[in-house]
This record gives sequence, C-alpha cells and structure tokens, in this order.
Amino acid sequence: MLAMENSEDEVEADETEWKQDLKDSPFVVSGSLNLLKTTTPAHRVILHFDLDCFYAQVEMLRNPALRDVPLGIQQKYIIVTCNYVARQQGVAKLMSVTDAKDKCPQLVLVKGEDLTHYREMSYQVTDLLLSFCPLVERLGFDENYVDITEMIARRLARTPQANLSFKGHVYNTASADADAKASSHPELALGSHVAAELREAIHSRLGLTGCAGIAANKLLAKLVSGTFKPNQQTTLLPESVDDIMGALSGLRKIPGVGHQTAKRLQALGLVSVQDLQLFPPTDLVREFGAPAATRLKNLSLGVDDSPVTPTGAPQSLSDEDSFKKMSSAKEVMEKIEQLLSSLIERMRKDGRQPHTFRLTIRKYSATNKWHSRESRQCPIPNHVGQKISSASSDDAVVQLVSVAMKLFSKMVDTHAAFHLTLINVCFSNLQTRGPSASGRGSITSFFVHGSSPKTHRRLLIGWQRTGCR
Ligand code: DCP
Ligand code: MG
Ligand code: MG
Repeated sequence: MLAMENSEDEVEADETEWKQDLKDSPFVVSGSLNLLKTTTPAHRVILHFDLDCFYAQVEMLRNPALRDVPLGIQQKYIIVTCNYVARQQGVAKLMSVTDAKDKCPQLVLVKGEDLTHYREMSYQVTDLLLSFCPLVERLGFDENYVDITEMIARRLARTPQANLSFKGHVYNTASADADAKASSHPELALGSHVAAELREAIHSRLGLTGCAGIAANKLLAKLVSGTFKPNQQTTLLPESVDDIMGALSGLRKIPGVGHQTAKRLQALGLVSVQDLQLFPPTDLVREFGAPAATRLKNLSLGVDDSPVTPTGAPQSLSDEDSFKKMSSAKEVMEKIEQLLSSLIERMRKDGRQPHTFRLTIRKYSATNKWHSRESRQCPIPNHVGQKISSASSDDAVVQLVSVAMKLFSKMVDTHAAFHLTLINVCFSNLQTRGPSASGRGSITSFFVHGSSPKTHRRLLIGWQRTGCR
C-alpha cells in the first residue's frame, strides 16, 4: 500500500486507496473528508528556514568575544541552547546547567530570560524574507516557511533547463548524482538556488547563519532542513519522501504530532511512523474523527497540503510569568503591575489601541496540569485605552491593575488559601487609532521592548491572518 519509491503520482495513488477507505467508514457521515491537493498547485516549492543556535547567535552578535568560546544560554537551570563550539564539546540543547558544566567546564553562560533581543532579531529575519516574497509564515522565533512557487514559475520560464543544478545537499543523494536529477525536478533545483540566496541575504544583512529545507510541502521542508547543520541546506526529492519519513525515530518526530496525540496513538499500539502508515484508516477515524485521522495519515506519508499562511500583525499582545507558588493578593498585584508595565510599553510601540483586557491564571493542580488555566476579560474604557497608547502610560498601569484585580477576584477568593503558578495579561481587540498611528510597514514594528528578565516567561503573540502583502 505504501510503496512510494518512484514518483509523486504514486503517493497520490496510495492516498486515494486509504481515502476511499476513510470515506467508506461508517464514521464519516457528514462527507467532511477533505480531498487532498485539490486547490494546491501540483508542484509547490516550500522553503523552511531555521536559524542556527538562535539565542546564542544573537548573543555572539551582541558580544563578538563570545564567538569562539563555548557558549550556553541559560534560563533558570537549563541551557536552552548553546553555540556549536559548545556542542562540539558535548553540550546539548536543554541540558541542565550542572550536566553542561560537567561536559564542558569552560562553558560561558549568558542569561537568556529577557527575550527582547531575540524577538527583535526574529522579526528582522521575517521582515527580510518578506521583502523577497509575500508568502512568509513564522513558526516560533527562529523558523519561517516561505512559499516560492510563483517566483519559481517565473524563473523557470527564463532558465534554460540544461543549466539546472542543485545548491547544497540533496537528501540521500550523492552530490555526483544530484545534478543529473535536476532536470527531472526543475522547480526544486531552482528552489535550492533561491534558498541559498535568501540564506546569503540573512547572513550579509543581519549577520546570522541558518539552515534551509527545500521541498514540495511544509512538513517535508521542515523535516529536511536540519539534515545537515549548521549553516547548510538540503533539498528533498519526491522519490525520497519514503526514506525521510521512515528515518524518523518515532511519531513525535512528525511536526504536528504533539504529546497528547502521540499518547493516543500509542494507546492504539502505534509507535513508529510506519505503524501509523499501515494502521487501518477506519480505526484511526474511530479514534480521532475523520478530519484529524486524515491529517495524521497524510502526515505519516509525508503529505501536507496546508498553505503557507502569511503572518500579519499580531491580533493580541500578551505577557505571562510562571512560578512555583504565589499565594497572596499582594504578590499577585505586584506581578500584574510588573507584567502590565512591560506590556503597555509594547502596546505603545505597536501604536494600536487595545479595547479588551484579559487576565489568565493557572491554579496549582497536581492532577490536571494541562487544563487548569482560567481567564476573565472585560472591555477597556476608552479613556484608559488612550492612555495606554500615549505617553501617560503610568496612569494606565494604575488603572489597569485595578481592573485586573477585579477580574482576579472573580476567579479566586482571596480570603481563602490559594496557590497560583502562572499569571498572564493580554490586550486584544487592537484597533488602529487614526491615520498617523497606522500604516507601519513592517512586522518589525511589532518589536516588543522592555520585558523584564524575570522567571521563565513565554511571550505570546496571537498572529492575525492577513492576505499577501
Ligand atoms: N528555545 C527555548 N526553549 C526551548 C526550545 C528552544 O527557549 N525548549 C529557544 C532557544 C533557541 C531557539 O528557541 O535558540 C530556537 O530553537 P531551536 O530548536 O531552533 O534551536 P537553536 O536555534 O538554538 O539551535 P539549532 O541550531 O539546533 O536550530
Ligand atoms: Mg527552530
Ligand atoms: Mg534553530
């Protein structure tokens, strides 16, 4: 059923087989099973970029003396990343500081809890890619997808086929054999040249190196991009899809299969990617419903027709902090004030006026770690909203702290004992105030300054889906 050695057509043929199977399933009653690849071009060219040891690179740019020493970026007791000098000495991402120091006593540590510089650089990279192509989608801080299908079609029209070659590596293909394949895959061959140009632009303009993957869809581009690291790129040919999927060490390695999904798959007895490929679609539908079953089956086969969705201006701005225990109203108020101060500063730089405020808390729960967030929201009065986006932001902090504490009291009885492990403050319903505040041309204008280097924090930005720019 899953033989895919020879061509993309075979992949499609195989899908049809199991799609039919899903459609015949008694669980697909609504006819909601999406047929694949109906709207996407036959030969998409998708690039995936992932910067090398990102936080460490930013620190090395800020302080070039760090370039040649083993460098680890520390958040709490963890090395969230380290440069490649440190990796050569056995340090790995997400190692404890103790283990990392054991492996490499000379390791230089830089605190990485203040994300300001990483965030700024992250948006500059996205902006740079956007200046070449409108279809850019951010994925985390150091990754971007770019759909260059149209650019390639234009280039192809003016490129003599005889001159085609690949830049960089071709997955599972010796370099001596790669160029012979270029004429069979002209889009991907040209895509590899565009990827090299974009990597060069990122390097020459921003000083950053990174890896790129070139493939026919987002899933495969992401999977192939890290094949050779650092500062290299790899193209995946359709005939190697089976190889790259088969080489994954488990289901969790498939982008899009998270912890919970993997657990449910494991409960069905599925551990390897091949297990999922071969699992009867009807049984998968029974467990996940038709849409998710289809998606999972597709992913296991390396099929992904999800579009590169341009990342626009954020729809909301929020900030949060997590901690072991917070149990007094005074601490809560101080934390909210601290979070709001930096959030209001970010909001002011954004230029839009927020109309909704939301407070989220997480109560300690030994049993239900994943679903213990609670939130309340309310409109922001116009006069307060105006202060947020003007110079009188101190007033805004005071007024919003009081709003936040009212929301807080709706979730927590402060006269009884409580135990919080997280507080999140969020502005949404962001509206442009007028011609002077609008029209900021780049994503970089959503840089967020001024966050304080406290305990582990995740900055959350809800991205608005906009059309191509
Ligand atoms: N990061 C983090 N916490 C994690 C994972 C990552 O803070 N659990 C941060 C630090 C990384 C950045 O995100 O620098 C990007 O993550 P990557 O997984 O892409 O790792 P790097 O870019 O650091 O290294 P690589 O060269 O392997 O891509
Ligand atoms: Mg990454
Ligand atoms: Mg990276």
